[in-house]
Amino acid sequence: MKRIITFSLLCFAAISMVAKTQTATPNSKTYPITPVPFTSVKVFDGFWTPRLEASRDVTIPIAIHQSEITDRFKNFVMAAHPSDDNHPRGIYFDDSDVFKIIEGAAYSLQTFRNPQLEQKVDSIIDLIAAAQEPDGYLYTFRTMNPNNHQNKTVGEKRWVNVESGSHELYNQGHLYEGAVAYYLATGKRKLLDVAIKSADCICRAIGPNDDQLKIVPGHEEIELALCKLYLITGDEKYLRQAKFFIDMRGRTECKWEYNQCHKPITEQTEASGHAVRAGYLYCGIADVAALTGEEEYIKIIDRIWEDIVQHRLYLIGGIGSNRNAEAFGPHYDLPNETAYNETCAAIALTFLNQRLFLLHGDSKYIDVLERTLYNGLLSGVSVEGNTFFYPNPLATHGGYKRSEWFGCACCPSNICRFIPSLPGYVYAVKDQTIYVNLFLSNQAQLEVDGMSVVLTQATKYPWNGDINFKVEKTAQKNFTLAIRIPGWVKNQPTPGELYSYIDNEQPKYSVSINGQQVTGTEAKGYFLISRQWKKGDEVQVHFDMPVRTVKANDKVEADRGMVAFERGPIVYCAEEVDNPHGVFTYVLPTHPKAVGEEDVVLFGKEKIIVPIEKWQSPIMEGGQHIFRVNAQRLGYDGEGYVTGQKGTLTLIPYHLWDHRGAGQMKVWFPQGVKEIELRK
Ligand code: FUB
Ligand code: ZN
Repeated sequence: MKRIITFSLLCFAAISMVAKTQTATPNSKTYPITPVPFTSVKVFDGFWTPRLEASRDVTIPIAIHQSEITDRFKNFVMAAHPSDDNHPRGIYFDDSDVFKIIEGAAYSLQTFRNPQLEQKVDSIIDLIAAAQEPDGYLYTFRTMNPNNHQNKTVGEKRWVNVESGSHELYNQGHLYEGAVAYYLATGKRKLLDVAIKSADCICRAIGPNDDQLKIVPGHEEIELALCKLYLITGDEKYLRQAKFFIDMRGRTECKWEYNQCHKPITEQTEASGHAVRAGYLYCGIADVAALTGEEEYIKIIDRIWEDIVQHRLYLIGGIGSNRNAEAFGPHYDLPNETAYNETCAAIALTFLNQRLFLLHGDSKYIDVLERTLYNGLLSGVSVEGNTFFYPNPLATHGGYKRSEWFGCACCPSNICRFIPSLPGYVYAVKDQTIYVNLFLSNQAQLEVDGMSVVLTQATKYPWNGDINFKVEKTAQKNFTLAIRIPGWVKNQPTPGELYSYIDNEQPKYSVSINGQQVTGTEAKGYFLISRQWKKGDEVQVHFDMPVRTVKANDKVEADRGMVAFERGPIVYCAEEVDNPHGVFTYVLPTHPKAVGEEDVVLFGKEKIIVPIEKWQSPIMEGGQHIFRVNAQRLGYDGEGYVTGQKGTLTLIPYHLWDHRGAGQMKVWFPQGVKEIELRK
């Protein structure tokens, strides 16, 4: 085992920085761009701070409580004391939820010190360590009662059902991610040692040698996690194991497209199968590509990403249209009411876009990441942090609402770890360049070209397109500020031809330095300002943020003849509560117009739309932007003729739907009827 670094940095950002300088072997590679770890980014933002607080105060405590009452912790206790009388409760991948909660707690502890939470996590880690078998094997469902072969998925022996569904390796992937995060957050290495022992056990059992098993994970996740373990330990065996698992797909007995082993990775040209599995696999491919420099892998992942954004991406940034298989459907198959769009899949896609940005430095990946983040990912959790969506449909006739928890709790536990990690997605650095990817109020400590820079960002984004940066500290050296100019400002909702804007808006953006508007060069979607910065310099960025009307490619049958609305990065929807005649009867004119725009609060005791001036609520520090569009409501007259009544349709941000009752909801609306004149 190589030396383990004792820095208290966090997450992949921190790990890759650490690997570059400390543990990696001289020839080892990593991502060309380094994300700024969220430990270095202090967020004080009207939009995100309440979400981070809700995660700390509500989501993580709920997840811990649910793990207690559903025996997720007890499974570890039973595994520490194996017996024929032990019978697991829950699902064979419940261990993974516990590991994800630890990961989320680790990130949260970095933002908000919380000795009580740390103590609780330490006690959970004690349970996990006690449940590990002496050779490193860790899987409560088997260890607690090795003679119990009732559960067919678990399998009679270790590893026999890895490909068909035991999730033995999936669980371990989440263990490694949780262990690395907790080690980086606290410096405590007990869980990391458990992870290393587990990975060593897997590296002994599965691999290329004659006496090793040739199997691949039935649910990917361990590949990307092994890369994290490699980066934190510097032990290349973990990177080799990750590569082995990726290389072997399609070359073992597993031949199902559902879990991406229908053919070798090098022959996979399209995104297919179970969307979460696919997303995690593609992240693993990107990691191995970056860490080994394997060009072929980069090509694979680039073409799969193209396939997703050109054919399989929902407007809300979700993936996975096939509800029965939780999977990608055929090209352009994007049904709205039955959309699956699992919250975990949105998170996996966010991970993938971040990785591809780190590989290529192109803003198009962050454009997609931002779309997912503000829409199909954030909808997965209520503003209060206490209820969760598993699928995220784009329409419902009512009755669908967030749940307090699920038997299969992958989504809430994923939310638990994703939201507190958000500050780590704001900035990245490469050589002399600071990339600004997300817009939210924060102060960041950045290391660029050996120089320490402190930057503040102040904004009301996503409700407003003004962002102010101030250089609080810098040395007398040049650096480049690369500010992402979002695709939506440049008339491109998503990279490619899946969606387009059909209104006449021509939004513009401007950048000023100390009050003087500047022209700069744009490269790969970033506005570049290179100069010798000095303390006190300010940059003002302005993005026009009109309401936009968007249409899908005509090949998307579900959206043909329909339009949807966006403003900035936010996709809008209509809910029954604001449109009491229901949202399915509206038809929009050829050129729908926003006829009323306002900042409102959609929450508060009354759970109604309240003008922002009148609003008082402990939940969110700020309002949200809503608007109405002109529309006709179809109905029938007394003789059964169709009537069209002029009116307006009220639209709210998609991620905020289902906070005021589980009524009808819709994102896409039929369009093109000028005036209803059906009666002769
Ligand atoms: O199989 C583990 C997780 O459960 C998957 O990632 C989710 O889609 C859910 O099926
Ligand atoms: Zn899930």
